[in-house]
Amino acid sequence: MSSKPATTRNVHVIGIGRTGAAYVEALVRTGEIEDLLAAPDASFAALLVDIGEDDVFVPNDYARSLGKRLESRRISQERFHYESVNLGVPEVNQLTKDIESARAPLKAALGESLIEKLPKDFASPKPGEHTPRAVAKALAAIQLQVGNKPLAAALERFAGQVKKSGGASTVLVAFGLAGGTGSGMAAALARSLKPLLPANAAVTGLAQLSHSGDGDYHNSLAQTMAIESLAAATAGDAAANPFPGGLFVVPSEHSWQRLSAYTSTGVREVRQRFKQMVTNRFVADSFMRWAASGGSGHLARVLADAKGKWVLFDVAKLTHPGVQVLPGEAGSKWDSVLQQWIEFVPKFSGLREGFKTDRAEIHVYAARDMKTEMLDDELRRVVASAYLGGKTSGISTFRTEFFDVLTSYGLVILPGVKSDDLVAYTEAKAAHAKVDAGSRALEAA
Ligand SMILES: Nc1nc2c(ncn2[C@@H]2O[C@H](COP(=O)(O)OP(=O)(O)OP(=O)(O)O)[C@@H](O)[C@H]2O)c(=O)[nH]1
Ligand SMILES: [Mg+2]
Repeated sequence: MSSKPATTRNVHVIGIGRTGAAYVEALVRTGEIEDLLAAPDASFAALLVDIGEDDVFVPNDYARSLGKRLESRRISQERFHYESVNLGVPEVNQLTKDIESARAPLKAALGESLIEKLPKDFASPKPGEHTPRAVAKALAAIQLQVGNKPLAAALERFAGQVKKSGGASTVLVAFGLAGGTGSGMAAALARSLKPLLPANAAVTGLAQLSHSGDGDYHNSLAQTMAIESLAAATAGDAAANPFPGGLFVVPSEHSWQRLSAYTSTGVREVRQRFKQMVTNRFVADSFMRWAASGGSGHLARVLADAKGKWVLFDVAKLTHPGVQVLPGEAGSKWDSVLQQWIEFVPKFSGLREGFKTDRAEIHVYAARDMKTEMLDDELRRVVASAYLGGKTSGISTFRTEFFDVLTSYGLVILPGVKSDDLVAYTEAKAAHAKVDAGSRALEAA
């Protein structure tokens, strides 16, 4: 079965930290965003916030080239706003003073608190190092509330662009759960943005889980505490919810496994870094390609159906060019490979055994000769049996012909997920139970 989405909405993005930057890059790189911007009343705003410059050069480049592509299509530049904000970390004495200046205004503006005291031996993170969540939140609060408030000004410019279209829109706030910068700042930024936006703009979280190839980041204390605070923030009072539009939780394990299985040539460390980068790019690209497709109607429908509940968005990568089957080999060799990786969906989705839902969506992306119908049927069978008590009737499926003949993947979208359904949360929480109060305070936000 295949159907077309009905509505056209604008989609905007704020990316925070390295993972957030990958999502911003993914959206400005898609052709879909150009198509969205071709509509007369369209508008697109993108904001990237990070500490340090390392991870923002590439997205900034792609944003510039989107500007040029729009120009060549005679689409007004007025419809597109892009800004990249880089925060520095002051040395520890200055940081302590700045935190004191931001504390009361943040409390007054958002009702939120900041870390009471930095630990005695605390050293400000150097460029490229992990910034603890509590410090990242404090840095955001300083830039939002103190002096000439540069981050607040950037949010106003962003909101100004959102308002240029009278149409409804989804504002995606993307970040990695396992890091500090993105997951520490996301809620405060989202809550500061909301009053600046028109009522028809829905602020929506886009939170990526770590995977088993992530080294220290894998199921980090930061991720456990980020999930915990998101669970509290999205459950209670609707006015205080940073993400009233909903929250996507994006596991990256399936893509990591697919990419890293059978690839073992090259220098080990270089290979590891490259695989991590490719995995994260693939997951972010797959999400944004979907989010901007069909006038962003798929995105709007899934969020409306979920009614504020968390939505698991699993990117199940099934084939990777040149791995297991080589270009030029018999196409029939793909069949067993595809079958094998479809069966892995429940294993790598990160959901606890016994998780059940009554609805799911499956989107298949494959080239014409990749047996799309078989992929569709098999994914439906596996997902129904794992999560819907065997009933395929609750599953809607969609197919997109993919331009890359050697890559195929399925998106498995499951609404109604809670923190306790995530194995990454429940297992890591138990493992982190004995962590000392000081480390805990640094990762709380
Ligand atoms: N190694 C690697 N990991 C990436 C990349 N892009 C995203 N990630 C993911 O990033 C997660 C860690 O969070 P980051 O987004 O790096 O964290 P951050 O928000 O920049 O916060 P910091 O910890 O303060 O740097 C891991 O789970 C990775 O899966 C990439 O290009 N390389
Ligand atoms: Mg970072």
